[in-house]
Amino acid sequence: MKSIVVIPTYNEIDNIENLIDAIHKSVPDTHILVVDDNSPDGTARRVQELMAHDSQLHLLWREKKMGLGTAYCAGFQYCLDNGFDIIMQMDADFSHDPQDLKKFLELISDYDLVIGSRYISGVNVVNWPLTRLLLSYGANIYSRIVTGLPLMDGTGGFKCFRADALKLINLKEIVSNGYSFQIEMNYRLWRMGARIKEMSIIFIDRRSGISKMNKKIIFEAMWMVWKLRFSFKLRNQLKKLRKIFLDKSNV
Ligand SMILES: Nc1nc2c(ncn2[C@@H]2O[C@H](COP(=O)(O)OP(=O)(O)O)[C@@H](O)[C@H]2O)c(=O)[nH]1
Ligand SMILES: [Mg+2]
Repeated sequence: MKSIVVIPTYNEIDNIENLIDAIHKSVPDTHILVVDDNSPDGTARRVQELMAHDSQLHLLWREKKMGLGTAYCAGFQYCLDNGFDIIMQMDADFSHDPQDLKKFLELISDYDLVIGSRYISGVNVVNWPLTRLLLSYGANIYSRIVTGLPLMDGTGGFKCFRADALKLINLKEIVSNGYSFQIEMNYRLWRMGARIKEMSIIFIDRRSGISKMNKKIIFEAMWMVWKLRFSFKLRNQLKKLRKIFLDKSNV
């Protein structure tokens, strides 16, 4: 099984090299794909230098900052096009522990999607201000109520997909870009009947660099969950109507 970790980056020069080292130490056979949005701090250039001596390191160097959702979609498409069987994703800032990648690789043999969950066993978040924690925890309760998606942590970015499951999603259809991208991917797989497992992780706030979280991302997520809920309902209704119509026209 060929595995890879997709890491979206924007101004992660202080983290990227150490993270690549830590991933190689934790899961030596796993490849790494960095998707960088032409970070002004030279993150992509640094990755390109490292690639000269690292055949398991890949880079998608995008022209400008285009957001997290499109970065992931471009990264996932690259992984599918290059025949990877297991596709993981994580942040570049050490909030996600590279040691947990081993657990993902063990669990994914029984699931289509394994989600690193901060809230499955209490609250495992270290060093976030209370406001940020409440926002994240509240967003999860809200999206659970609106969409019905039975996850304690649907907004996290530490995950592992089986490529066969990812192939069933039309990545061009994904509409979210910020953190609602995580909810949308989980929701689409769940609606398709994928086997999803939440795995407990400890999330530690970044020590270097700055967060790219902003109000636009929060507002996008607030209406996106409604859009997901109703667009799927509408699609199902249309399917039912089409079936009734076809059955009648066959009589
Ligand atoms: N390629 C790309 N990466 C991004 C973008 N926005 C955020 N990231 C990366 O996504 C990950 C999560 O972002 P971060 O700022 O740590 O968010 P936070 O942990 O929620 O505060 C980090 O690795 C960022 O560098 C973007 O627009 N494009
Ligand atoms: Mg972060």
